[in-house]
Amino acid sequence: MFKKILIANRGEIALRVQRACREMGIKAVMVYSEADRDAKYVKLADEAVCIGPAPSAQSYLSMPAIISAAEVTDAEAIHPGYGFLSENADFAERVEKSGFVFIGPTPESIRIMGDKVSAKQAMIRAGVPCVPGSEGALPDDPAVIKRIAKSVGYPVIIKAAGGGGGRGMRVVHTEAALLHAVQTTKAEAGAAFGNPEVYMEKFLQNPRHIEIQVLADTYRNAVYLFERDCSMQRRHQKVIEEAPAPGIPRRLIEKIGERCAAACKKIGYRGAGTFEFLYENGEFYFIEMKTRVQVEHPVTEAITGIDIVRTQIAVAAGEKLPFTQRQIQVRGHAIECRINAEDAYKFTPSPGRVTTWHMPGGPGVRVDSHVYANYMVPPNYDSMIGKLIVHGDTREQALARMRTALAETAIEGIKTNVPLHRELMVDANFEAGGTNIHYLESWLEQRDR
Ligand code: MV4
Repeated sequence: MFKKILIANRGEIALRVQRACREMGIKAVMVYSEADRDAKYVKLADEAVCIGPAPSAQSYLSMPAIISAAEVTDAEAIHPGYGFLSENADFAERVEKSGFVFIGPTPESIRIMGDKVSAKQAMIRAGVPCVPGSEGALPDDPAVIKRIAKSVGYPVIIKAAGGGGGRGMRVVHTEAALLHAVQTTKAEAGAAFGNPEVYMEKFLQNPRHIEIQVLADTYRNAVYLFERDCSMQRRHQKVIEEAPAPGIPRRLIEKIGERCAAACKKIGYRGAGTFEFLYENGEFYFIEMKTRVQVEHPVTEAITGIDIVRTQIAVAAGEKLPFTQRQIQVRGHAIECRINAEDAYKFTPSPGRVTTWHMPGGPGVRVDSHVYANYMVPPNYDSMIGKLIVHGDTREQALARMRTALAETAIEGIKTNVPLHRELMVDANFEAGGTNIHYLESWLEQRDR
């Protein structure tokens, strides 16, 4: 096992990875920007290295700064967390070329999944069901583009190969609007991602966002850790996640999970990964694969009892997966509320000093946050300052525990979205379960009126 790992991230995930290191007897090197000097995980670190000023481009996104920090501290491996450099294939490659282990998949896997056209082709070949659409990137010939759209059937969606997470997409309802939409999306994709390639899919009108968590080792063992429902989102930012997904038959999940695990074996995937699907009318359609640990991983940890971050580190060190598929069982139900430093209904960021920080507790309650009373939330980064995760024997119990936990939560000095979560946890449609990806945005619109 590694003796020392460098954690190339900040905020709650930096603390989460540090905790896994502690538990495994591994020393944790933290890197921090000037804005994060007072962070809890920096004070708790075995070693900490300042890697630059507050702007991410000069600190958490600086490959030379991070690799130098690993060199001077003699770390053996680098955990990238989520966001920042976590899905940057060039970074993974530079980490390995510098003699460190990248805690994640190979640069090649990251590169394939980063290009949404090659990701989809890999999944089709591996037997994972995808949204019907163009086979690969769209050609230039307008007649061929029109023919593809006609055979897919309107409405269609044009997506950038270099996009993902909702960036670089355009819905087209009629042939009259098609060619202009393709041209505009291509131009934007070229400017934003340096890759003008686009592809076409049937546009699904009211799907749910269901994702499958996988774990794989370097010996072609792969398992799925069931699903998460991440449909409660606003502007492609998830707000609430839960596992299992309400109302989806277990045999369907097992079928799609088996496909995901088989795909991992086929492509030689290593580490933690997430297969993202749209789910509509009882069918799963693959859209993207995330090649890193995700914000919402704790709900899966809660229902399976498996420590995903610990397993990421173990397989990166060359250990075999310590469990087989048969040993992985779903127990109960888990819900996560993301706590953001923002106005609960206007969504404007609210950085500043946290004067009061009281977190809930009790059976089945987990708080993942790096914040403490008197902590200064810097204005330079994402507004997420923590996560509240509850687990219960049933969805009803998990909901009841979340309501109690949110009632116990007291944060002062900055605005947070805790009031929004309190309202959503008593919303009749959320309570019923199975709301689609548009639900939260339409709920917010109605609330405004
Ligand atoms: C779609 C879609 C409908 N049909 N693809 C948005 C984020 C990116 N991961 C893919 N996205 C979508 N792709 C087809 N063929 C609708 C969305 C979408 C969405 C997906 C998941 C979660 C929230 C969403 C919000 C708006 C649109």
